[in-house]
Amino acid sequence: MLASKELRCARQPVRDRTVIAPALPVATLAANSPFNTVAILPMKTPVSRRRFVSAIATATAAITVPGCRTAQKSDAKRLIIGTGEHRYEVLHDWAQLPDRYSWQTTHNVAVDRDQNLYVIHEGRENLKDHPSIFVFDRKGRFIRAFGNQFQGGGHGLEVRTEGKEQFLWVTGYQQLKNFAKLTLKGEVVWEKRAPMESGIYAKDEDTKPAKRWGRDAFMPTNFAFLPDGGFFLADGYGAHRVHRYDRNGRWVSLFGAPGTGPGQFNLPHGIWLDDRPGRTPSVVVADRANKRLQWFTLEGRHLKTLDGFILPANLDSHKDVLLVPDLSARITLLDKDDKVITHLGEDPEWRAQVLKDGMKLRREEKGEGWVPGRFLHPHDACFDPAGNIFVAEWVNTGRITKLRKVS
Ligand SMILES: [Ca+2]
Repeated sequence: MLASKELRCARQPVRDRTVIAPALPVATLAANSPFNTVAILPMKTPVSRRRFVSAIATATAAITVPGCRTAQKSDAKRLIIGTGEHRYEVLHDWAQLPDRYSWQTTHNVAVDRDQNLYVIHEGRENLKDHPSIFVFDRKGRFIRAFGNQFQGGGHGLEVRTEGKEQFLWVTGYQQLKNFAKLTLKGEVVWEKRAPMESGIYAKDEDTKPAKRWGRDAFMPTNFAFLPDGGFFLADGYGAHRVHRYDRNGRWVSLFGAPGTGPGQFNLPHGIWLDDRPGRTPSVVVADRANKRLQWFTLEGRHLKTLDGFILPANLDSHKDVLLVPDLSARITLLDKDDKVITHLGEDPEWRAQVLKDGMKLRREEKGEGWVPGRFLHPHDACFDPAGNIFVAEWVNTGRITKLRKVS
């Protein structure tokens, strides 16, 4: 999901930032709203589209994609992006969805310790007998699906290790307004609704969820897990605040408020425990429409702000590296000092293509006009234990790309 204010942000030059998003004609803005941009279109089967993209990839790799590097000799047909020790082979449409299912907007990804990949898509509210969560093995082969109850609002997804077990944590927005803990097979451990004890939500927000947006609405987007067993829950699309819960799942407190100052948020969409080596653990928030990351102590005190993003959507880390999928057509890697290593897929001309005509490209059911090695709208990304990256994109047909680490 992209808020209308963000459309304007994405289309304007970023002042005094290291990266410039191209300005586009204002006339195109009227056609966009956060709602009509998620209009559902019929789609071809993912397998067919995968073949299509694969064919394009083969043809394009031979002539070299601008800004992408194709390796030499036996690697001639592989599409490689990145730099130095952070180079990846691009494998678009990697997850093999059976023909009986179809993706809608893919929102989030997570990997378990057996390197199975979990994907949640928004799904269609009127197609309730269709799963919202899909599981694939390390080769991209389909294993199982579940989560019909998240159809139409599937959003956040993380795997958490608790003792010897692992669980799947899910958020639902739109008409769902909930969050839940599931087993890796999909059984519900618990499900919760808006924390009314916080005093910030409209009456009945927990008992009569409806597709209603606003700062008094509950639209949770993702989790960060705390070392003490508690967790943070970002209400990204709703209250623009972060809730803290204890290890027993009881609401404790919140931090942040709508705004642009330090410690304030404009769509705190992604959140992550930053426990990279050598750091005192902190929590980092992808403050998306403010185009920045903000770090906080585990008590919620603001520590640091990092500008230079376009629409940072989510976060993950592996060793020293922080991964920041950016809804505006690229994926940023930060080093241990939070300096930019590279923007994977960065190409201002391509971004202009992605944004033009009311983001028409994202609704292309056959992926027509999509360029291999380029992203449209990375909404979430995560590492696996080997340092490969999986990317979920906010496109109508859904798209899961594996970035296989090659150096
Ligand atoms: Ca995730």
